[in-house]
Amino acid sequence: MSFRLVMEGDVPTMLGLDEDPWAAPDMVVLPLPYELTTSYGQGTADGPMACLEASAQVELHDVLLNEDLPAGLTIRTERPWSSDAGSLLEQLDAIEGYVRPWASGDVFPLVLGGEHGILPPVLAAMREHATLEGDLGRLTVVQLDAHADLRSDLDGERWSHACAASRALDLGVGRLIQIGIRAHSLEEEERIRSDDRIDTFYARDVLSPCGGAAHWARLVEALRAIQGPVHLTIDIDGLDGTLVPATGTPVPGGLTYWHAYEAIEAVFAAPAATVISADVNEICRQEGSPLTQFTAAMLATKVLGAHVHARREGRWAASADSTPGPRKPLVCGTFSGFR
Ligand SMILES: [Mn+2]
Repeated sequence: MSFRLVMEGDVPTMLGLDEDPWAAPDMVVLPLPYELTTSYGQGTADGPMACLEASAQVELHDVLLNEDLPAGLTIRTERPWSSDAGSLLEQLDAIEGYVRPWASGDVFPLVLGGEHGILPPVLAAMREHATLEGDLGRLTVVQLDAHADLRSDLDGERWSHACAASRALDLGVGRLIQIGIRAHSLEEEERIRSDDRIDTFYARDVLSPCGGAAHWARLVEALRAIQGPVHLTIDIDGLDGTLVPATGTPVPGGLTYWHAYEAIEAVFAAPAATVISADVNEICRQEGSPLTQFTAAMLATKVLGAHVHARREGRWAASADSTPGPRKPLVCGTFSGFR
């Protein structure tokens, strides 16, 4: 057990590691405290900071790697996203611009959110990744979530976190695999049935006391069969509400920690796939107990460990031209072009 210090006033670093600001990063952690459209609980804006603070208590040892993180690689925690843009669509543009400098393919970006409404602009930024060549049709999104997020709008708002997966498909995402879904509308269920880009593994199936194990095995098989670039989006409410009571919308009947853990390992281990980016979202600071933010930090750490493992097995093609030093957000305009 090593002890890591978080200095007061500083932005905490991922895992409490000492970071050299001039070293070219292999992985970048992007705190994205965005909260405009959450519908029920509040507090996702403080979630990324809570998660980073909690991450200092996560064990660095990754069993799969058989080594302590960062395992000879470099992790950088960027300054948190902020924007004084006025409209919601301009805010989404600003998120796209914040992520875009890390989308080229030389660095693995892990976004900490923030509400799930960050997904469309994160994907818009990732369009620049070398493996996508501007075409999100090549991308598979794997979504852990209690909610399908497939509404056409929520109370008239098309960019609500409740529509994140719909808007991702609107942007042209080629395939969507959903895991842990257990709260959805009839409209969403019909979308799941009619859109052949979507494969949904409902919580009631994969966690069924009788047939759950067979459904789960089918899911793991489906994850291992993915080909091409993947974005992994983990809404922490995909986990059972007992594990993440402070998230925006905690829901009972969800994934156990080990389901989430195994899903992460399976998608990173898919022999013909490359996970190019990931986000862990809907994190809120739990008062009185660090359980919610610590659970989120454990999952975020597992994502980084699984990425390092994928690199070692050759499922990551980093280019040699990474430039050290902080990068400026780019001006992007995918979203203010809508409507
Ligand atoms: Mn969601």
